[in-house]
Amino acid sequence: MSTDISPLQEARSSYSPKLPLALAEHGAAVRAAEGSPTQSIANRDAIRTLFPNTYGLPVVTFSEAEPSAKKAHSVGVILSGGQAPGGHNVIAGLYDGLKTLSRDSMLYGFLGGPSGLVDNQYMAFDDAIINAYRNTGGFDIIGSGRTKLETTAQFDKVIANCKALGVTGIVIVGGDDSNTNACVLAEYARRQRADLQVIGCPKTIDGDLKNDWIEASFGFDTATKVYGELIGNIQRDANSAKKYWHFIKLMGRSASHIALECALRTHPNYAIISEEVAAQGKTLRQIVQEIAALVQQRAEAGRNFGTVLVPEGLIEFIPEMKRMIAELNELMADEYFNTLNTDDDKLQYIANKLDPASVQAFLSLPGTIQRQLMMDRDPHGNVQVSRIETEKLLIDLVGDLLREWKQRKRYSGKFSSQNHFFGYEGRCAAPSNFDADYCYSLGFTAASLIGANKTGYVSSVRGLTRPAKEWIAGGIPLTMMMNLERRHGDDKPVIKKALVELDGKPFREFAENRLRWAREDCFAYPGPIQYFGPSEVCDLATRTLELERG
Ligand code: FBP
Repeated sequence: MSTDISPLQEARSSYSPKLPLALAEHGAAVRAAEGSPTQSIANRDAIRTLFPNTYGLPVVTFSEAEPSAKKAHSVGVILSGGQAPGGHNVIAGLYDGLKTLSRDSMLYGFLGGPSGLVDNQYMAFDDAIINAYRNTGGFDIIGSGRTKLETTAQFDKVIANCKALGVTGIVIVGGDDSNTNACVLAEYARRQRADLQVIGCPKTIDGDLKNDWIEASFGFDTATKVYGELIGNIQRDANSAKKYWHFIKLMGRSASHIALECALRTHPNYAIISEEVAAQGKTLRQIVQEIAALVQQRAEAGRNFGTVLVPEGLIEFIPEMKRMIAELNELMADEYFNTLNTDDDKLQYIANKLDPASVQAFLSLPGTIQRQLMMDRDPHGNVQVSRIETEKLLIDLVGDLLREWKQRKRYSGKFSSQNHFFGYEGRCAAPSNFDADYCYSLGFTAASLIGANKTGYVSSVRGLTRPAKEWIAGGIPLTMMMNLERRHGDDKPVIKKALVELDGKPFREFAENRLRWAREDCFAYPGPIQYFGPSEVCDLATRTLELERG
């Protein structure tokens, strides 16, 4: 913990996050009201077979006190995957919630993500540590990591480590992959009859861990507000200097929720939504032609400037690239590929093995992008899209096309560009009031699930567009969100990602306005996150949440 505290940090440390009424009144000792048995969203037979001990659990909600839940628990927590604003408040909420069950409850933080659990690296929390991190951004209290928990040896170590420490509950704070880990670990612990409850918590700035029951993953609110501020500032600059086209890549490994939310907030001239690209089967060439046509139109109106938002995961949604990347993933999972030492050997191997159409797609990309596509997958088998410079690729290709049009006298404007990538700028920002409250409530709810003796659940807080005291706390069975997907060349049970729905209200609002935003300058400037001041500014939800749930 840094000892250099800024005035804002100082002021923020005394912010008291709001809780759903039931938890504010009764603490974490609340009765779990159970609904009907549940089903997984797809591949039901396969998921039931893989998770016989945790499949079909009911949804639970908390509204009444349960004094008999008041007993001490020893719980471990890990932060898993990419950072997201509010992680520290989840831990603070969990800590405070456990202490309402008993002052003797203990909370341990396993260090560096899932690997800390396996390697038994941990620290014990106390009031002083927790108080120092309340309402701060980052995951630095215990760090994070992307190790995948999947082998029996890993699970056995986790169970042995927890037993030795007296820990009977684990809270895994993570995205879809990490909550998949939680689901698998919960099932394994039950099968082994181990005394270990496992609870997940929905984190990711990407906003793609949501469904009928999980209205939002935490961190999306703060991160998009940070990016919205930055995009707004760039648009003001573009509109002042009137000489650059800014291509802005935005994080979001797969779904385009971040790009869509930022577009709704800032009204850029062009925003790509990957899900639409996939639905319309657009080629890279078509995307480039559309952007070039807009540059040309605006140039004719004397506007040689503008903004283009590019979702980080775009490349995997362009059909010809998607097929090529799927083949590439299979080739790269091959042992032989991993014995090849040089990029040239790898390129040659790939060019020989890919289907002709995929070879063509691969070779249509500049060498830098080809090499970026060959970089290691993350431990969950995902392409590390944050390292693929799609914004530069588009600038390159749009520039080439405009040069061609210029030669053919079809275009006479100027195309000067700047590229940006906003991702890390927002992942550790101090949580907005919404995320501070939501995360604290999620952590506190996780303590309630532990108190109610539940396992295989994700902490859930619903009704998020209403005031916090009206939020509904509860738990959603992890198996309910599972389906089978192809990973590392195999069908694996994973939590289904929520992509942008093209018939959903957020996309429809974007689609209704984008032509106007393209031609005119309707830039909106959201400004920085406000932590203090009028509620209509400080407690603003995301446009996505307002439209989906408002
Ligand atoms: P999670 O899904 O783990 O929350 O991570 C989200 C994310 O921020 C993506 O938007 C991004 O592609 C990725 O993490 C980058 O992670 P890393 O810095 O580990 O490559």
